[in-house]
Amino acid sequence: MRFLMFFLTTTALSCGCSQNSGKDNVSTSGVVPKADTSLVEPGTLHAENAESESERPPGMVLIPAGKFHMGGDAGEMGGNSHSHQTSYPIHEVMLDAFWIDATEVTNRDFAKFVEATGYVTFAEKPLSKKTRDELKLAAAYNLRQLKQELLHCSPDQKKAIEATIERVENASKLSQATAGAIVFSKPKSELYNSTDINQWWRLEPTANWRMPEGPGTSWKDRMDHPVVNVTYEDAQAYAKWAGKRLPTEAEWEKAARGGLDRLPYAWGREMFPEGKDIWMANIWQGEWPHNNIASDGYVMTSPVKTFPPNPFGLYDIAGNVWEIVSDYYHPQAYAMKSAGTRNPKGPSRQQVAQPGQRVILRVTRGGSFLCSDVWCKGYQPGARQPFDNESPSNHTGFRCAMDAINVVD
Ligand SMILES: [Ca+2]
Ligand SMILES: [Ca+2]
Repeated sequence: MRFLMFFLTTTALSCGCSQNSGKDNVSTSGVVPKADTSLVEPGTLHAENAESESERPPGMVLIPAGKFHMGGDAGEMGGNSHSHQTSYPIHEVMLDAFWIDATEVTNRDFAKFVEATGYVTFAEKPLSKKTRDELKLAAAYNLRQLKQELLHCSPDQKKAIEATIERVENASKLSQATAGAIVFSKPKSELYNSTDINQWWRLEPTANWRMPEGPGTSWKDRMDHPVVNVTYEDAQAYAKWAGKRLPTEAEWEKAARGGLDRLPYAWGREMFPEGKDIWMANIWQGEWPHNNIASDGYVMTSPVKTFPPNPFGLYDIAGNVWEIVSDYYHPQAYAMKSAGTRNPKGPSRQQVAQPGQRVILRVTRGGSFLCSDVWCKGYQPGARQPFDNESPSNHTGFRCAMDAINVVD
């Protein structure tokens, strides 16, 4: 299903996050969070567990071996979006030690890879004729659905649906000489529902990592910002070149939680531990998706390391850009026994494949500059989201991991 643009009811690729109404409809595991609310001083936990400095891969942090509680953050802990509802049951996971990048991979990093290898990303290449034909069918279906909605909508919703029809029609007319990427685009009218992502995403065929929002934008103005508009394969290719790999979903979450047990934020229990309106992550402030007041200083991506690290010393593990991990996405992945509890790698491709599904979804984690603290809270460490691998977007990037050898448990 390339390009979520053509679908009406994608539930999770939205802010991409969708919010559900009602606060208490999330079933939890019954596990009670620890009462300890103390914060760990940022950057302190990793040092005592690290291999010697001479063995430390540049820019990486050692996450020690051990168990942690994976999942959660909804209900009383904060978020109630689809991203959180799929993060149950909370379960204990055992991981070997591993290294993980302290930051998201930046444009500066990615440019070195491209220069060395000549790699061309998915967004920069043309779509196959088969894919284009399938997309035309999908767009036609979506337009029929939208026009049906018009027949039954309220006067207030009419303008929003008409604007959405226009976006889908425009997207379906594009020649798509290159695949391009999905770019956030503020709606011109009120939303007619909270799930049709066409209202705030726009297909930009010229957008890619070099031109994050298309013509007039350049990675060269954002050298230390995270690379965006990449797919799983693009991220894998970079990781392989760098002698690394993508983290598993479990590794990512253990790293994100920073050694803290079942707390709602990567930095602890409180949203503002350093004082009122001192933001700990680059997220969205203001009325989603119409008015980003950018109280944290950034409307879109920020340079990595702009915000404080979590207790393991990881930057932007909450917010800035969603991060692609290696697992296939299944909404019930945590309840599937096949995932295992020691170094789990997630469900198999066969387990996640749906009849008629063209693109197998991957997992992204950590939220982005589009995540609102009153909407999806996708930046909480338990939140998880599917990633349509044919829909690279300007709020999705990645960081890399590496096996840790010579580490004594
Ligand atoms: Ca922001
Ligand atoms: Ca991030």
